Amino acid sequence: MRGVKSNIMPVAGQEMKKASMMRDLFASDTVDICPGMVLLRQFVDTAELQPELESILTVSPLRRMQTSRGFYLSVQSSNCGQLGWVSDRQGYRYSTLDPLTGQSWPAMPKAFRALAQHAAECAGFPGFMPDGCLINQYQPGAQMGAHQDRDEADADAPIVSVSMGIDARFFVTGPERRGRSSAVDLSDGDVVVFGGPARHHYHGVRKLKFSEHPRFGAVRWNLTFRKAG
Ligand code: MD3
Ligand code: FE
Repeated sequence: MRGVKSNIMPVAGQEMKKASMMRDLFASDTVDICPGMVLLRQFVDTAELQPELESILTVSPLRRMQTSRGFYLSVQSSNCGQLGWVSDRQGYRYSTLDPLTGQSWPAMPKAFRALAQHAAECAGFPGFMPDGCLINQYQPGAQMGAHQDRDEADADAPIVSVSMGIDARFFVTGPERRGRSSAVDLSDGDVVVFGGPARHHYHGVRKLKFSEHPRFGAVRWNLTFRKAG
C-alpha cells in the first residue's frame, strides 16, 4: 500500500477544456497510494472554489448531523447537487431535499463538477457523472472514524475527494476495519480519487491538529463528489 510514484499524462487541452483553476498536471504530483486510490497533489487552486462554497452555505448552511445511535458527528456538513447525504436518528441515506430548509440542495456549481470529472479522468475513471457533493467542515479536534462509503447505488463510479484549508491526516486500512493502516497527509488543493478495489476500503481522518490557513483560517474543508443514485 505504499506510495509508488507514477506519471499520468494529462488529457487536458486535448479533448477536454482545462479550467484555469486546475493546475497543469505536469507540475502536479500523481501518487498511486494503493490499487484504485490516486492522489493528485496540488491539483486545484482552492481560491477559485471558495466563493462557490460560501454561496452554497448561504442556502444550505452547515449543520451537525446525528447518527442513529444519537451521537453527533464532530464535523459540520452540508451538500450541493441533486442528492445530499444526510444522517439522523433514522440512519443515513441520500435525499433530494435538505431537511433543514425543506428545499432542494443548491445546484452543484459548474466549476465543482468540472473539477471532479477532470480529476476522475486523470485517475483513470473517464465519464464520471457525480450527482451529489458532500461538504464537510473540520475544526481542530474534529475527526472521522474508520468507515466504508457504501450507500451509493453505482459501485463502479469512483468518489472524488477535494481537500481545502488546513492539513489533515487521512488513513486507509483496506477491506477490513482493523489492521495496519496507511497514512496520507492531505493539504489544501490535494484531490484523491477512490475507485476500483479501493472504493469500499475502510478509511477515516485522524483528529485534526490546530493550524491556520491564510484564506480558510483554522478549518479544513472536504468535498466528496459521488454518484449516489
Ligand atoms: C476512501 N471524508 O466524507 S476523503 C467522507 O477527508 C470521508 O474528509 C474524508 O471519508 C475526508 O466519507 C476522507 C474521502 C473518501 C471518500 C470515500 C472513500 C475516501 C474514501 C471511499 C473509499 C475509500
Ligand atoms: Fe468516507
